[in-house]
Amino acid sequence: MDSIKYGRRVSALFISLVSVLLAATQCCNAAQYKVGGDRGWVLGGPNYAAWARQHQIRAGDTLLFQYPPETHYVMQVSQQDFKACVTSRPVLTATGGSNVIRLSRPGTYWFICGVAGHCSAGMKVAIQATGSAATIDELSQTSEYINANPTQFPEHS
Ligand SMILES: [Cu+2]
Repeated sequence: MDSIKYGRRVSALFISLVSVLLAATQCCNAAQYKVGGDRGWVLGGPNYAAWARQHQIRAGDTLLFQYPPETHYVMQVSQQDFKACVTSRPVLTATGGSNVIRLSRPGTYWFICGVAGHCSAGMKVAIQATGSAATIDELSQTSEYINANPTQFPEHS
């Protein structure tokens, strides 16, 4: 009788352990957001600020930038360079027409197109990633992604 009770206690412990693990998995499932929606990363495209406001983006999520590779590309810059559309000192540059960029940590990420005149014409988006930092485990599964960290701010030149 005692051994049966013990067995039940062990399985109850096991079940609660599994539920905790499941909850942890569900809580941190990373989502992917295609920047600009269906139209993607284009000149004269959607209002990227409005697009960003429509999404609750969290640390660990990924952004998909899609664009004609001969026409545009992606730069992560500081807030200062975002405001002034400065393309000379990017934090990160991604080219090739399709980039998946992981927002590794909570914070603000500033992206612009690096082609002259495109940022000031509206190809710029600020992304606020909320939540806690993605675990090392999550990041290590994603070597095919570009892992970005929030841009340091303030920056003085
Ligand atoms: Cu462009």
